[in-house]
Amino acid sequence: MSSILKEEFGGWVKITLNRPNRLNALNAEMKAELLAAVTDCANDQTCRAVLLTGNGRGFCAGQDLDERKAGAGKAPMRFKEAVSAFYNPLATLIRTMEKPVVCAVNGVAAGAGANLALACDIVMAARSATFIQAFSNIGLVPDTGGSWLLPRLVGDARARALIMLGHPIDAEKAAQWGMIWEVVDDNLLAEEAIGLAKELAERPTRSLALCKKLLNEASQNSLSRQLELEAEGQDRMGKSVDYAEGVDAFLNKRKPVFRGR
Ligand code: T3D
Repeated sequence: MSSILKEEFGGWVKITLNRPNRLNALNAEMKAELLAAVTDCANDQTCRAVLLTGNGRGFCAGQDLDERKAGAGKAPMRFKEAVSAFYNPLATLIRTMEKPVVCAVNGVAAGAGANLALACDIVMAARSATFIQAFSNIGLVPDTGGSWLLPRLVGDARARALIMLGHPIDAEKAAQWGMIWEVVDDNLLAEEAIGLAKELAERPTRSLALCKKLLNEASQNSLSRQLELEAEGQDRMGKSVDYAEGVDAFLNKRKPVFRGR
């Protein structure tokens, strides 16, 4: 059984973390398969949206700690290399790929699993899901972008407490705090997340890609630089096929059919 399931639908792809007995903890095999699957989605022009979720009662419990058992004669773990080889490129790819990534958090999301979810563009969670910055519980620090993302999402005071205490936060509170987009009843999560992925896949993909880029860059830029980038963005998008279609559809009171061009 593969530790990652990749299913292609019309215009969008669903990636499912598939080690349910370990709450989808990330072992070496799963990491290689996940990075490959996300890379494929990023490079595939026919894929206009990605949905990431987990199989079973957990979304992802972060690094598989069975692989980190210390043992006599075992070489010391090279953490920097391990993080740089997987967690960093994965977070970067999700944040920068030119299409939206939806995360459906079906259960507990801990450590790198929590930050993997938060790196996605739109995060939906089942009411029973929890998020845990589990790193300091085992003497580590956040990775997968958590120390960058969390303060931006929930503010510095809440980010500090979440990171330093390693307490779980439930999905309702995560939504109230602005950490995620919304909470849905457990039995509706799959259906709602699929609806969202389909809707995004039918929207003007190039415009969404540029929206994502603008948002990514905003936190580093002055308002004047950001205004310039917005003007340049309108210039590019104003020449796109989808813009012409959007305006024509509006003027003719019909539903637009965007091609992602
Ligand atoms: O190493 C590097 O490369 C550096 C990068 C690190 C990135 C990280 O993600 S560090 C953080 C690693 N993750 C954690 O510390 C979380 C560990 N897990 C937990 O704290 C709890 O399992 C949860 C809070 C996530 C869920 O608790 P609960 O009570 O719902 O479930 P459970 O009984 O603890 O777990 C169910 C099974 O999954 C259990 O196995 P068993 O007893 O049924 O055979 C448990 O051992 C296993 N499991 C859960 N998390 C992991 C795991 N096995 C391996 N690695 C895990 N991370």
